[in-house]
Amino acid sequence: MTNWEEVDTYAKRWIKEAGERIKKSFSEDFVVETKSNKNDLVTEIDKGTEQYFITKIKEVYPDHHILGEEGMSSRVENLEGIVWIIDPIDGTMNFVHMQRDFAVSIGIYENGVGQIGLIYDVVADELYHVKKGHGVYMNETKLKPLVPVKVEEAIIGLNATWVTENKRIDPKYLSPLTKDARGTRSFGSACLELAYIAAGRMDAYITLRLSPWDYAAGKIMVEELGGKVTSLRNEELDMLTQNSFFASKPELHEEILQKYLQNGQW
Ligand code: 2AM
Ligand code: CA
Ligand code: CA
Ligand code: CA
Repeated sequence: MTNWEEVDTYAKRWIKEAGERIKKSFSEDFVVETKSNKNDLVTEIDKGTEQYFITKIKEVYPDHHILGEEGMSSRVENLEGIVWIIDPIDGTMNFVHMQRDFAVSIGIYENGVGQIGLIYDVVADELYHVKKGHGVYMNETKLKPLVPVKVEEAIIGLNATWVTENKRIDPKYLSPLTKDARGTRSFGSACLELAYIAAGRMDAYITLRLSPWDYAAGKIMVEELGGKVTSLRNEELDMLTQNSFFASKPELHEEILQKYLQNGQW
């Protein structure tokens, strides 16, 4: 039997320590490289943070698996056993340009089921955490179940990319939603947008491309509070591949799917 209490204690300790290491890096020079395109950034701090988690986890839990964005651990082919899904820095562009609005995200899954989620907004010193079945917290404050809201009163996390010409979705789908919603926001860190839904600061988050480490922790939080997390086609997410992504308060999820995304041809 897994001692989740103990796993949770270690994970919290390590994520805080990782945050301290990241903060220290602000006063140092670090190398910034690009990955898939010129806006897709990675730094040696992303890699160093992922390596830090791998070392710690392997020391205490040699039989756990690790799926990290920077791919510094051995390949994970399936979700059998216990898998730590880690984004060492989510919002690397914010980290590089703004030194704020980035977070460390850890989702811990057992045979594909999310058990523990941690999202640490390092600069704000806000740790969002969930243990499945035991509620979601921001630091010591327990977060409330999500309250239904209509599109007209909703704030939706949406990047301007998806309402301009792009290769993944015709702007005709999401621009009417942009007009009808009370407002849209784009924070540049997917895991933080999910933490904001959990905290009731935002009502939905839509994007056309996300990887498991971006949402592994936030998905557990949003679902624990009664929200829905699916692909933009309302399918269950595949935790091993990239997906389109739609997280929302429950009734708002239905409303957006029905009014704006029916028969989507993207
Ligand atoms: P990252 O900073 O860890 O790469 C930016 O809008 C959000 O989308 C961030 O959470 C970012 O995570 C994520 N993202 C996912 N895939 C990306 C990609 N190929 N390029 C840039 N950001 C990506
Ligand atoms: Ca990245
Ligand atoms: Ca990410
Ligand atoms: Ca990242």
